[in-house]
Amino acid sequence: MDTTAPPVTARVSAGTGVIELDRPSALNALDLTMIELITEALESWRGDPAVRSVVIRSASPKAFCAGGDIRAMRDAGLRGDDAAVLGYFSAEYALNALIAGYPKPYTALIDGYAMGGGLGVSVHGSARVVTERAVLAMPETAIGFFPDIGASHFLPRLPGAVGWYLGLTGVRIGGAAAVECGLATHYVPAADLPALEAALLAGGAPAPTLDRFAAAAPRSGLAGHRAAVERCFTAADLGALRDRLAAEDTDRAWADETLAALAAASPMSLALTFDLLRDGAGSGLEECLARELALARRVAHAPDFHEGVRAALIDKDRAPVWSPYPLPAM
Ligand code: QUE
Repeated sequence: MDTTAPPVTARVSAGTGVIELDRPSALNALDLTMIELITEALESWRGDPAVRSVVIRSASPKAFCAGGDIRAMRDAGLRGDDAAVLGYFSAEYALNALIAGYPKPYTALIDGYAMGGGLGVSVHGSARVVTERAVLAMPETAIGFFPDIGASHFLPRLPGAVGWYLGLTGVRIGGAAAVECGLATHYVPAADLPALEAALLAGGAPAPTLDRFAAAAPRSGLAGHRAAVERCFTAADLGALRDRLAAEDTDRAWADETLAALAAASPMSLALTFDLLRDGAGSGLEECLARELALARRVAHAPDFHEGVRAALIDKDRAPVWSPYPLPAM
């Protein structure tokens, strides 16, 4: 592998600015360099009349983007390097806000994994295309973190209680479910993606081009569980949520899977996520990102985050030992 290749390339093709994520060894997980390269490209194209729209894609079909640089944030947290923590998350969340307010069409082509930070560079754009190979998730409660990158703004705005379900459990959803709940805007079969990309890179106006290629999404794996999601995830707190899942008799297998996901998650992460989504429901994106930044700076130094990243990415034993939260009474 050519380790000197840039992890992000940016070029202009017939009026379309193309950002390509190319760090396949880390499933395009966003490190600070990648965040800076994407930001530079978007800033330089913002006022450039030669660039009419932006497309972001992956150079490899395996993953669009697996998340953020949580290994580096774990290391920084462990050595008490708050400047590195602040520098990284400030840059990432500023990029999320830049995309949300971008004055030109911004289209993400999601074919493969898009999780955490990968949703941060897609969901805030004007169009998100998914294929049948797309897998979307906000899996942070499984690593002792919390749904960030503006998730406290967009999750509470998904239909009903779906955002609480996604953010608390970290459940992975496919392309059809992503369109159904609004995380994605267009469903395009993977077989048609090369032709769509060619049309966009030939300078086709994004909106009509996307409409031309969009297909009806098949029935999603989420559709059959929506009623149970509403029954359970409208609970006012975690205890009531677990009670409702335990009492769920219509969608029992789903309730057991969901209880298992909550049982595997960091108790601290679940508590933080519940509060964050409730508060985010009434806040604008900038306020949500500021709240997430303040929280990320603290969580980066928390034992559950260090343990969660260890179990998921370093030792890969997937057996994190969480700290009790709240602290046990004496
Ligand atoms: C939760 C996360 C992330 C995760 C797993 C989680 C995340 C992230 C990665 C990841 C995956 C593969 C890599 C890599 C990072 O995994 O944010 O470097 O090669 O980046 O459960 O939030």
